Amino acid sequence: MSIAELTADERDALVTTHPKWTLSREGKAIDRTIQFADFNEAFGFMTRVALIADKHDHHPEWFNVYNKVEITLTTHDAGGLSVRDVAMAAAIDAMVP
Ligand code: HBI
Repeated sequence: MSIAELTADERDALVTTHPKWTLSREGKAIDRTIQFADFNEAFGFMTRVALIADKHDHHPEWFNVYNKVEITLTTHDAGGLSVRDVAMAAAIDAMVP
């Protein structure tokens, strides 16, 4: 399913409204790294995000080691950032204790 890539203005607005995220991949993605108390907390967060990602049909690229979770959001179908990434960034931010 094709979906529009964000404009440069929309991309800049994204990092302003979601300051915990940083642009990466030359503006084609956004990243956030979160440290939790321990692995149990980190994996519980990942479990919650996984269920929301499936509901959104929009899945993060992520890496976890012990209590750290590194998340990247991009929209493969748009070849960059889309409104789906904005929605998922907001949903993820709401799930961080
Ligand atoms: N997740 N991040 C991301 N980007 C996508 O383009 C994407 C996805 N999850 C599912 C999905 N696309 C499907 O809708 C398409 O592959 C059909």
